[in-house]
Amino acid sequence: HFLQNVIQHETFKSGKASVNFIQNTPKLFEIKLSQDRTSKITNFLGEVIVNGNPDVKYTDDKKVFRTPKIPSFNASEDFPKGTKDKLTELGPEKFCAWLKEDKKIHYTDTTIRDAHQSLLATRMRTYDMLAMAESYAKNHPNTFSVEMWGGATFDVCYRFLHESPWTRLRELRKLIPNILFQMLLRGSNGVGYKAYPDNLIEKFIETSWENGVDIFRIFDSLNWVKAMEPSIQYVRKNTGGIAQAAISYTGDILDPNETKYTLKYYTQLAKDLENAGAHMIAIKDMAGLLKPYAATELVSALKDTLTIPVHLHTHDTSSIQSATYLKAIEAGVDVVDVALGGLSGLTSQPNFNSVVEMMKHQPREHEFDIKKLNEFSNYWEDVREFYYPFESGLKAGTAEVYQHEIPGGQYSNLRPQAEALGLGDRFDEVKKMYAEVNELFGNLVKVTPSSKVVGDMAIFMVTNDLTPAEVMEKGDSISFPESVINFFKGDLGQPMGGFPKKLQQLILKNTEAYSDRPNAHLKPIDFTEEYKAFQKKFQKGFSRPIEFEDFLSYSLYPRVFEQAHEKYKAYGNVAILPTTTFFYGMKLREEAMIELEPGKTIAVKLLSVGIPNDEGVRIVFFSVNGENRFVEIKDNS
Ligand code: 3PY
Ligand code: ZN
Repeated sequence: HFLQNVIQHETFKSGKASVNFIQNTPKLFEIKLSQDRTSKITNFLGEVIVNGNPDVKYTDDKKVFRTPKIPSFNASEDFPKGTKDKLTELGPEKFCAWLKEDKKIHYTDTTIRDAHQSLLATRMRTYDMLAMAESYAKNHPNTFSVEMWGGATFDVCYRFLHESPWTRLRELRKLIPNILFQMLLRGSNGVGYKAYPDNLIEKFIETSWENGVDIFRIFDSLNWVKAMEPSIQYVRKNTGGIAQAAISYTGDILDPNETKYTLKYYTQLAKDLENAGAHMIAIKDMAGLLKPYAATELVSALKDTLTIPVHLHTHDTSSIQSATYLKAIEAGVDVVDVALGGLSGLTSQPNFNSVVEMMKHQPREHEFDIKKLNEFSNYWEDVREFYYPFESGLKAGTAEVYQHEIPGGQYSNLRPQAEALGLGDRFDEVKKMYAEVNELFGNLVKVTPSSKVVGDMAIFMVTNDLTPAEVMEKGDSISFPESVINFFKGDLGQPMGGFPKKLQQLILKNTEAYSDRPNAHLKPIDFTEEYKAFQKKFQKGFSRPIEFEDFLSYSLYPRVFEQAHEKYKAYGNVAILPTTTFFYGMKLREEAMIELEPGKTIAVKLLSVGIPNDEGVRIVFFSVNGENRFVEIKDNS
C-alpha cells in the first residue's frame, strides 16, 4: 500500500520526484500510518469474528441492542463553571471550607467507576464514557465530582479492555473540564493488591493529578492510619488536589455487643486522619452495612468532631441505603455518592435520580435538571445491555449482607468466581464461610485487598471441606493460599488488635512476620535508570511514543502491562471500536463506523468469512471505505 501511495502520488507520476521525495512528503507517512492502523484493527476484528473475544464467556445470538441516545447539549457553547473551576479558584482548604458552609447536599456520580465495577465486573469501556461526557459536563455542571478512576478500573483497563487508563483519564478530562474528577486509591497499595515502594506511590499520585485527577479518596484495607498518612501527605505536597481520607465502615455501631468497631473507634479514626492532613473525610461503607439510624449517629458524631467536610459512600446491596442517605443528609453530611439510575442499586450505589427527587422542595435540595438526569439514566440503561455477559445475575437486595459483610464489588464477583471453581451450588456455604473466616482472622475490616484474602480463604476452605476448628487443629500440615500467608506476614499492614497469634504461627510456619509498614521493606524505584531501560525495551515496534505514565503502570503491574503492550503492538488502539464490535465482532454485511482519530472515520463492512483451509486458516473479507481488504485468521475451534 505504501508503495502504491508513492506510485500514485502526482509528483511521482509526473516524473519530478527527486531522491528525497519520500522524506520530503510526510503525507505519505500519514497515509501509511492510517493504513497500518486500519490493518491492525481489521486483524482484531477478524480475530473476534472467527474466534470470539476471549473475555466473553457466552453470547446470546438473539440479543438485539438499542442505540443509546446521548442527551442533547449545545456543542458550540462554553462549558459552564463547576466545582473544578471552584477548586482552581480557591485551592483545597478554602474549597473545603466553602463546601462545609454550603447548605445544599452535594452529589458524586460514581457511574463510570464504582457502579460498573460493582455491577458489570468493571468492564465498562472508555468509548461509552466519552460518548456522553461533553453532554454530561454541559447538562450537569452542579455535580460535585465524577468518580471515574482508580480501584479495580486501572488493571481491568489493561487486562480485559486493552486500553490505557491514562488515556481514559486524559480524554475524559478534555470533555469534562469543569467538574472535579475523583479517584479511589488503596493508600500504600496504590491501585493494586499489595504494598508498593513509597516513591512509586508518590509519583503515581503526582502524575495522576497532572493527568486530571482532583480528589484522591485514600483508604487502607485495615483502616491503618500509618498506611494512609504517606498518601495524604503526597497529595498535599505534590498536587493542588484534595486528600480525602476514608474510614472504612464495618460491623454495626448500634449493636450493644459491638466492642471493636464502635462509634468511638470511628470518630477517633476520623480525627486521626484529619490530624494527618486530610482535607475531607469519607465514610466508605463498601459493603452497605451502615443502616439508616446508625448513619444518624455516625454522621452527627463526625460533624461534631471534625472541622472538615464529610462525604458518604455506600452500596445498596441490602436495598435500604437511600434511607441511610436520608438520615445522613438530615444529620448534615456534605456529599453522598450516587449512580445514575440505569447503573444504580443492588451492589452499586443508590439511585442518583431518585435521591434528587427525594430532596426536592426540601431545605437541603440541590437543583438538578431531572428530565436530563433521567435521559442519562436511559443512556446507561441502553449501554448496559452491551455488557450483558458481565452481569452478576443478582436480582434482589439481600439482608444477608449484614451477616457476611461482603463488599459490593466483591459480592457480585464472588458468585462467578465460585461457579468457575465448580462451587456454584455451594455459594451459600461460601458466603457463610466468609463470615466464619472473618471471625477466625480476628474480625477484620474487609475491603480490597483484605477482602480478597478473606474470600480466598473462604473458597479454599469450602473447596477442601475444612471447618475453622479443623484449620486450628490441622493447620501445621495445611498449605494455605498465598494471599493468606502474605497477609499474616504483614504484607497488607497491621489489623486493629493484631493478628490471632496461634493461627498466625500455623499459617506462617517458619516465615518471619513483621509489624512495621510493609512499604519500608521495599527498594525505592530508580526513576531515571529504570525508566530509561523501560523505554528501550518497550519502544521498539510500538506505534506511539512510550511515556512515563506507561512506566508507572508497568511498575505497578509488570505482567499485565507487558501483555497489554503486546496486544497494542498487534492490534493498535482497540479503544476506538464501538463496544458491540469489540466484544461480539460483526455479523455478515454489518457495517461499523470507526473513528481512527478525530475527523477521520472509516466505514468497515464484513463481506465474508471463508471456510478454513488445511491449516485451519480462514480468510475474512472486509470492505473499508469501499475498498476490499482481507485478513487471514487461524480458527482455534
Ligand atoms: C476498590 O478498592 O476497588 C474498591 O472499590 C473498594 O471498595
Ligand atoms: Zn464502593
